[in-house]
Amino acid sequence: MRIVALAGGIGGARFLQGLRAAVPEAELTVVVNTGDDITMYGLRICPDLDTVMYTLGNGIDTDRGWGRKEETFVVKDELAAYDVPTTWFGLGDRDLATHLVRRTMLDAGFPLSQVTAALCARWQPEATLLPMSDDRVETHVMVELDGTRKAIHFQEWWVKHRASLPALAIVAVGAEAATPAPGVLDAVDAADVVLLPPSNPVVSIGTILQVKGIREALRGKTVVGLSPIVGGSPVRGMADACLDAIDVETSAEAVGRHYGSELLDGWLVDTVDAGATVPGVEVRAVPLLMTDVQATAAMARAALELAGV
Ligand code: FO1
Repeated sequence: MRIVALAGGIGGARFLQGLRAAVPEAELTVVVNTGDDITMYGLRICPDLDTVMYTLGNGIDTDRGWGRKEETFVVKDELAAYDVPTTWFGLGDRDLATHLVRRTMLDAGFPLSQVTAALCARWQPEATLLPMSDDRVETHVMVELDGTRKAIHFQEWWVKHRASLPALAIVAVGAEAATPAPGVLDAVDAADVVLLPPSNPVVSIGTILQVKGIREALRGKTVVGLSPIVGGSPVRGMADACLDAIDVETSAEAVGRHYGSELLDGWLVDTVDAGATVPGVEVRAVPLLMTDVQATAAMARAALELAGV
């Protein structure tokens, strides 16, 4: 069975662990959001690609959900001693090696997709990880700060401000000119099913769908999504702050309707949201809390069953 999943960071990565446990024999391709990527200290940091790679490669810090396990932050502390302006971003010492390799390969002219393949040679995620695009796309958030409106990088909004500043607009800068990375459209075309894990529907799944050709490629495919919202609030992260920015109610039903029947064939909601309806989409209620790999594998099986594969 060939499966394509569109994924963001922590929630998406956690779901993919369960999916791989549910169908270890399946050929899995993950199209990963790169809108969260940020250049810092000359390094290109790709949070969602690294979170998926470390999670499937068993290198993730499971408590944080991002970055490496057994991580240290000596360099971060040294940077703070120099009073650098971005002490709010936690760059781990082990994680730095990933960014140094990525920077070196990008500077040598390798596209992000090839850099990702090279990094995965070490981590063996047992899935093909593809950036949504090799072109630069960066999510910026328009906020009111110190009395003026300004656009800040998604990471600054998400990490420094914990998404506490109302997002007046969320813009994936560069998405309109970006093209899918090599292999993305072929993988979608060959897929028996496309899954939308419980990632952030705005800044993760939503950003991937803005890359020219990807939404169109999904038409005619069987697409099943899993709600990232349970009982009116995000399972993890601050998707509600993003949904507010696009005037979508924070509910499983509203997110399903936001994706719509153009995109979705099936929509899994948690049992507490049973009764949710999405016109033109088959909705099923199953437990959606990813408490461990077994629970997540059950969700994945339910999604594949709903997809009829
Ligand atoms: N998230 C945080 O909440 N605080 C951090 O300091 C932080 C650092 C960080 C470094 C590398 C990386 O790959 C991810 C990191 N994240 C951090 C997570 C990241 O901001 C988010 O997971 C994604 O961008 C949203 O999906």
